[in-house]
Amino acid sequence: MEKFDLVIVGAGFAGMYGLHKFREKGLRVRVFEAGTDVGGTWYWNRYPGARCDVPSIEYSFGFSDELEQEWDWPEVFSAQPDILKYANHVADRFGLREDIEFNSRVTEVRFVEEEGLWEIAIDQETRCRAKYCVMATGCLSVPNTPSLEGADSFEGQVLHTGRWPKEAVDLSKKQVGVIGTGSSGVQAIPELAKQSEHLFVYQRSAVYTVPANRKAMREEVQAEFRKNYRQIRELQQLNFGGVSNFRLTESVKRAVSKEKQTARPSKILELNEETLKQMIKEQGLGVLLSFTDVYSDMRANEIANQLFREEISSIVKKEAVASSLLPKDYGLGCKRQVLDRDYYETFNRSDVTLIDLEKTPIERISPKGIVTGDSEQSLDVIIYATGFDAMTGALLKSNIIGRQGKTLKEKWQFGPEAYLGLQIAGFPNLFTVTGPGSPSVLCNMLVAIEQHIDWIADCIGYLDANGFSSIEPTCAAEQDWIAHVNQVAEGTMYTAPSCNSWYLGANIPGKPRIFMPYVGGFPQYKSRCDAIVKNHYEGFVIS
Ligand code: N01
Repeated sequence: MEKFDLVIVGAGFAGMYGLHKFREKGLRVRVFEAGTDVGGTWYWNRYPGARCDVPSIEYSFGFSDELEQEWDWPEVFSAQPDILKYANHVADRFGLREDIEFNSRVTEVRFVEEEGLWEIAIDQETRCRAKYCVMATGCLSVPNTPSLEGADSFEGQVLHTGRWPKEAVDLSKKQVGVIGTGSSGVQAIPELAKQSEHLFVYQRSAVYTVPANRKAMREEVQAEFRKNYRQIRELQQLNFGGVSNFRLTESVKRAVSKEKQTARPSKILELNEETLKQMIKEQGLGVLLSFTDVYSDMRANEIANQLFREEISSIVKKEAVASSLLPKDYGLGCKRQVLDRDYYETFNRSDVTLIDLEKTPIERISPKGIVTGDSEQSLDVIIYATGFDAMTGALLKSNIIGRQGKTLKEKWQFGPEAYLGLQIAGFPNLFTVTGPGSPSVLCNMLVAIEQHIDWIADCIGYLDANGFSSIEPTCAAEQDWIAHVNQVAEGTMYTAPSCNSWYLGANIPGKPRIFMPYVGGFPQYKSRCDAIVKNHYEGFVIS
């Protein structure tokens, strides 16, 4: 059986950088990827309207000066096709594909204790062994399709935003139903409305969404960024969410919009209603997100929620539709912030119908369409925009079996237990990239990925240089870290009693309700990881 130093599962941005970095360290690496090419999230989520809400300049790799200097971003916030192009460019430039096996879904990852090696199975067939295994399987990569009665009987086309086909999808002259109004649904709905004959939007919970920035990248702005990449990367390391908020120099600043330059107070409670309304008029709804107390003070949160609702009511013409679109049961900041392009305006179109599932829930799917209450809507296409089994889904699906035959499913039956979101007790030499308990989805993903891969590479370098054979955390360190993760999340809007988000696993029936990402901020997390290393890998057992 073929043996590698290290196997990576997944060829998204984490797997790609991992392959490059570990190869550079002299390791023999093999990557297994279920898709037919690189890109992960950006390979699978090709639905119309998909784009990133982190500026392209920041949502890019920082490990190579040459890569930074040679790449042009057409927009400030990139659309999915441009990010996928970038992923392909990275794969070509660093010759990554030669060590990646595509069309290879990992079905088991088993620790062979006598040998101290991980054995990897692809489509139930054992393929290879490796000393180290790095799970780069992504946080939002296992689509959630709710089990609705009669779903299999539907005779039309079924799509999921998280598994959008590579081939063009023709929706013209089609009656299309979309279920779900999270980030994916909200991005897709305005585009689907343009493409289909009639769009029916099935909404279970109304969403707080604010208009996305839609600037083309100006040449002089890109040049300015290029000049300052090192500073941008340094600032990212110091920012809570891994974004630099880099300020352009005066000459370029004059050319960009004035509103950016307006200094804002940090607390909503410091302003009166009229001033706030004026700010929304001038700067858009997004201004509400810039007040720190909105996320920590319930009174501030309610002021923001109320202003938000008033603004939506003024955009959407039909009163009943506007009323259904107003979030009522939870506050801003509980769920992942959604950004849109013309979302509310789309509901003013005559070829778009909102079905409020709070009033008339989905009874079942019929061969012809969707039945809500006592009415059946005939549809040609049903699109699930129903999200993902987040953070733990892909790891559990990979059937990981650790020491003494204990499975990860058994270990995580009451929720994910891991140290720093990097390693799991009982699973030596297995690493998770942006795993539960790390900033991951609350951080610029590219920054989080690079920090994890660099940490793992240094760790392996240390083990190999010192003749050690394995590393894994102690159960005590794991428990202490989980307690810390919970403690920092307490009192934030994320864990408010009314909040049911995928961060908490609340979107998947039966999933343990635990706040999974680390909310203490990237800089604090990174310095903890670095201090642990300095302290001779405190909390880990090295043998
Ligand atoms: O998934 P979601 P998503 N019947 O879980 C509804 C990232 N992302 O794919 O709220 C009817 O947020 C569900 O309703 P409810 C980003 O991190 C980023 O949209 O549970 N409806 C909800 O409306 C994001 O947070 C970007 O009541 C059902 C929707 O489906 C994450 O991915 C773009 C249902 C699911 O929303 C996930 O976003 C896209 C049912 N049985 C995604 N089950 C950007 O960077 C679920 N729903 C901009």
